[in-house]
Amino acid sequence: MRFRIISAAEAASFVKNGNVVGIGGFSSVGTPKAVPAAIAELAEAEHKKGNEYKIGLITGGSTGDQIDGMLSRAKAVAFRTPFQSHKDMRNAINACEVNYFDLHLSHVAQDVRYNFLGKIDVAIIEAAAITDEGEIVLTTSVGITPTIAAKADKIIIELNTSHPAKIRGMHDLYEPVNPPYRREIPIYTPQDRIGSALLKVDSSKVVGVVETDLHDNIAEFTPVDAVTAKIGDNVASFLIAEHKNGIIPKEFLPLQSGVGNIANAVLGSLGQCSDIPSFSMFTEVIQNSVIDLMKSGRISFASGSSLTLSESKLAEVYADYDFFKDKLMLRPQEITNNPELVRRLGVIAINTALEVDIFGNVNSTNVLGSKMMNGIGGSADFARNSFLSIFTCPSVAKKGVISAIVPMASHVDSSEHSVKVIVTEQGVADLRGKSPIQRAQTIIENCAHPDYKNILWDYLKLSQDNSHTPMSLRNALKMHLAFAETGDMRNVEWS
Ligand code: 0RQ
Repeated sequence: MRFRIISAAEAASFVKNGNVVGIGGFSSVGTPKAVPAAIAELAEAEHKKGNEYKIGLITGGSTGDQIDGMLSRAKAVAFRTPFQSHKDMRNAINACEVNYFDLHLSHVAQDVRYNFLGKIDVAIIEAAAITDEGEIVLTTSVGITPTIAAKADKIIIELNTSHPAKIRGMHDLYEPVNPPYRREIPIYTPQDRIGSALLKVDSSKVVGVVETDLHDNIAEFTPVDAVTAKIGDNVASFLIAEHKNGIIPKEFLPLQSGVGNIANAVLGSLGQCSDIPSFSMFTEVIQNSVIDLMKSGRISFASGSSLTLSESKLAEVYADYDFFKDKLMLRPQEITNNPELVRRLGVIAINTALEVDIFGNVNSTNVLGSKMMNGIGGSADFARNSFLSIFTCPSVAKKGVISAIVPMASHVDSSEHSVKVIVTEQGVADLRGKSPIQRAQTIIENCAHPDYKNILWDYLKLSQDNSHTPMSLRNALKMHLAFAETGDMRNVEWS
C-alpha cells in the first residue's frame, strides 16, 4: 500500500470548520461511511466546546444515515447540494438550518469544474481496491467521484473490504473537458466503453486510507400494492402499443426509470411482456428489478451511475459475477444523465411526480410549493432530452385528501414542454400534439381520481375565457389552500 492507513477519527481531523467536502458515490451506495460518521462526532465535540463547526456538503445524489442523517443531526452542515432523501436532512433543510440548493444531477460535476461552487477542500471516496500504482477501483457507484478527486486539495479514501476485487472493470470513468475545448461524448450505444476502469488520482493529495467493511444497507423492496401495480401495467401497456404501432422502433429503445416502487412495478410489467424484445437500460440508478430481468433474459445490459441493490440482491450479483460482468457498467452521473447522450440514444424516460397540473407541468420536489422533498435528481435531465418523457404518480396522496392532478402546480420542475405522457392508476394521458385546453381535458378525463374529476372540470369551465391557456388567477391555487386550511383538497370552493 503506497498510502498511509489512518483511523476514521484521524481522517476527520483533516476536515476543518468551513471546509467544503465532496463525497464520492451516489444514491446511498458506494459512498464513504466511516469518515462522515467521524466528522459528525467531531462536530458534536466541537459544538460542546462552544466552537463553530459546519461544512459544505456536495454529493452525487442521496446518501445514507452516516452522511445526511448523522451530519444533519450533528448540525454540521452549512450548505447541501444536490439531492437528499433522508428525513433528518429534509427536516433540517425545511427548518432552514441547512442552506440547500437543488441541481440537475448532470450539472453537479461540471459546476464543480467550472468553480461555480467554490473550492473543494476535501474529497472522501470509497474504494474496493487500490492498485500498487495507487489507482482506485470504485465500489457500487460513481456519482461525481472523478471530478471531486481531481478538484479537491485533499483526498481521503475509505477502503471497503466488503466488496470483491473482481468488480474491477465494471466502471467506465470519463470526464468531459471544459468549453471551448469540449468534444462530443463518443457513446453511440449504451454498452460503449469510453473511459478508464480505474480512478487515477494525484497521490500527493491522498492524506490517508481508512479501512472499513461497512455495508450500505439498502432496504429490501416492499411488495407492490394495487395502485402501484396498476400504474406499472398502464405504462407497460402504453409502451407496448407504441412499439406495436411502430412509434418505438422494433429493436426497442433504452429505458431510464426513476427510483422506488413505481419504477420497479413498471419494469416488472414490461419484463413480463414477451411481445417486446429484450431491452437495455441507460439510466441513473440500477435497482433490484433490473437484476431480476437480466436473469430472465429480458434486460440485456444496464448502464447507470449506481447499483442501488438490497443486501441480498447485491450478494446475488457478486455470487454470479461472471454472468453479470459484461451486462453492467457504472459511469459518472455527468455521463449517465448527459442531455447529449439521452437525446442521441433515444432514451425512454419514466419518472415520478408529486403533482401534475392540468397542462402537464410537473412538480417533483416541493410539497405545497414550499416544503422540499428530495430534489429534482436526474428526472429533468432525462425528461427534457428523452425520446419519450413519461411521468407517473398515484392520482391521490395521503388517503385521498390531496389530488396529484391540480389546476396549477405549486412548483414546476419539468415544464409542459418536456412532459409527453402522464400516467396514474386511473389511466394514461398522451399529451403529444395537444393544445393546453386539449391537454387539460385529457389529463382530467384519463388521470384524475373520481373524487376530483368534477372539481377539476368545474375549474376548467370557470377558467376558460377564450384565451389560449385557461387560467383563473383567483382560483388556480385554491385546492392547495383548501388542503392547508381544512386538511382536504375536496373542500375547495371556486369563486
Ligand atoms: O409520503 O411516504 O409519507 O406517504 O410523498 O410519494 O408516491 O411514495 O412516491 O417515493 O416515488 O416519491 C417525486 C418524491 C415521489 C420521488 C418523488 C407524498 C406521499 C409519500 C412519496 P408518505 P410516493 P416516491 C431520477 C429519479 C425526484 C427525483 C427523481 C422523487 C411521499 O420520485 O424524489 O425523479 N423524484 N429521481 O404520500 C404532498 C403531494 C404528494 C405527496 C406524494 N402531491 N403532496 N405529499 N406525496 N404526492 C432518475 C433516475 O434514474 C433515478
